[in-house]
Amino acid sequence: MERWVVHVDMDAFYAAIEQRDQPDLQGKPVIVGGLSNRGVVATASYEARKFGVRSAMPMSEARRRCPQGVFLSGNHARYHEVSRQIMAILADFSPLVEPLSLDEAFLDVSGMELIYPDLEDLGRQVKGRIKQEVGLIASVGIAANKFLAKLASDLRKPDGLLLIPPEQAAAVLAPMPVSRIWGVGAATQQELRRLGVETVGQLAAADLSLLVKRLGNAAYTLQALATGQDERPVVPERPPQSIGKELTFSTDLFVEDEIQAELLSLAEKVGWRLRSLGYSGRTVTIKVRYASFRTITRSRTLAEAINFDDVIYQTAQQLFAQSNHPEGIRLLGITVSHLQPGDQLGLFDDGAKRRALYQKVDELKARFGEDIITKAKLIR
Ligand code: TTP
Ligand code: MG
Repeated sequence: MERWVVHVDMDAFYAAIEQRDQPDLQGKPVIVGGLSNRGVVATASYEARKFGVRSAMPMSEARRRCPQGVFLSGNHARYHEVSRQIMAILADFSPLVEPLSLDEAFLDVSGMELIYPDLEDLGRQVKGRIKQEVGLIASVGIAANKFLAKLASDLRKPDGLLLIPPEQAAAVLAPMPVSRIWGVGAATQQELRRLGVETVGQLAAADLSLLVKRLGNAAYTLQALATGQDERPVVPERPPQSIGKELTFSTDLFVEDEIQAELLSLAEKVGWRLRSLGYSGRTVTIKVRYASFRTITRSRTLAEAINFDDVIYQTAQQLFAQSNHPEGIRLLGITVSHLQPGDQLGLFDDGAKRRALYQKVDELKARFGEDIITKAKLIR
């Protein structure tokens, strides 16, 4: 069977979300990243890239290159939420979706010729639905394997759509620098240059035994990629085993109220993560590390899967109360495991009402950041 892989990668992802949500930023150089002295650029809008601003560049350098830029620290909770929406759309196109990061994924669409007789048209549909339902632009690459599909989505960015037919792969690859190949970092690049290999075409044509002598077993994979061959399967995301959060305190905790406040804050973070990823779980585990580094964990498995903050908190609180804590506390953690897809069901009479409440809370958190809503108890 002929293999076909689609790679979807959002354009200037974080910056594009900011421009979507703040229309006065459209058309402006927007730079998202750490705004402190030692911060780095997470991403820049294409307007900002014209000034030479790039991901991972020190923020101070970005400010020098683009003084008129709009600099934002960004909102990761919202980026996660948008990512979830995009991945849900992709799941409508294929049961085999492998997310690579928040803004990119592979889809295996092999054997779907009856549903998608024209794969370029499939690419247009994917872009169209993301544009219409999320309001953002994706670049799409289509080819016979992961390597070529990812290359294809990159070659026409932004707002790209490129299908590389198998018979054209070698010609597309040949003039590219070897650094375009996955796994070719600075060291490998230098080693290859010593062999007179600078382009992918030269790598494809190089003597394999010589490459193996210099690069070891990696040479086999590299030369295969250089000739456009890549057998790696698209592996759909495995559901997470557990979702948890732990925190090390700057000074050890002794005071009961402070400990309870931290447990509640952790429970809220874990609950929010569970709900935003669409899971609930039956087992709650707490971890306590003392000043001496001695560490204990305590677990309880419930009758039903849960993902409400207050149930996680109550269970954690009970687990905490069951042990003596003879020392100051250096770290606290809460984890929920035995996960299953879906929300907490009607364990309580007012389950539906409370689910609606949590939905409201989560919407606000997605829009304004995780810290916007905290129980009054946490505001000290
Ligand atoms: P990328 O897809 O690499 O970049 P991008 O989507 O911003 O731009 P494009 O794909 O059009 O080139 O990364 C996706 C997001 O991941 C990006 O918006 C911000 C984040 N990111 C970082 O935080 N640090 C980084 O070094 C990189 C590369 C990305
Ligand atoms: Mg991207």
